[in-house]
Amino acid sequence: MAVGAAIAAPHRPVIALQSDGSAAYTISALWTMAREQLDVTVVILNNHAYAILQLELLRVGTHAEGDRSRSLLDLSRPDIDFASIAQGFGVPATRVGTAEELAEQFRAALAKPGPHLIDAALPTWSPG
Ligand SMILES: Cc1ncc(C[n+]2csc(CCOP(=O)(O)OP(=O)(O)O)c2C)c(N)n1
Ligand SMILES: [Mg+2]
Repeated sequence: MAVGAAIAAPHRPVIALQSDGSAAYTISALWTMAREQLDVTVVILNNHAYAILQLELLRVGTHAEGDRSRSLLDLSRPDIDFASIAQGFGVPATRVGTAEELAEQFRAALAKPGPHLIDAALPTWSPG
């Protein structure tokens, strides 16, 4: 969608807030962003999990408290390095671990035309 928005409105910056699990579904869009030099800033909200599916599992009333069921929806082993993936597709990228770093990198990305990706490491989501 970010690629489409950037092509439709070439003189407007596009910001794509994208979660980690579903980022993997259409990750090659990064290459299109690089090839077409689209002005898109992608922020990966990286919680190292298919968190919504963990929540849905709880809501259907299962007792999925074992390590094996927890690991089904866990994306932390191995940790996905979206900054390296983006760089491999030709998109400059950084990884941040604090809100301050995110603000700094976000400003820097918006200040430069062309695609950028920020991999924002969030605390790993767990049902608690
Ligand atoms: C193409 C496709 N495959 C699978 C799904 C099923 N699905 C819905 S949400 C989800 C996980 C989302 O995880 P993530 O993108 O990390 O978001 P989070 O809930 O962690 O913020 C999956 C696999 C889907 N919606 N579309
Ligand atoms: Mg996630």
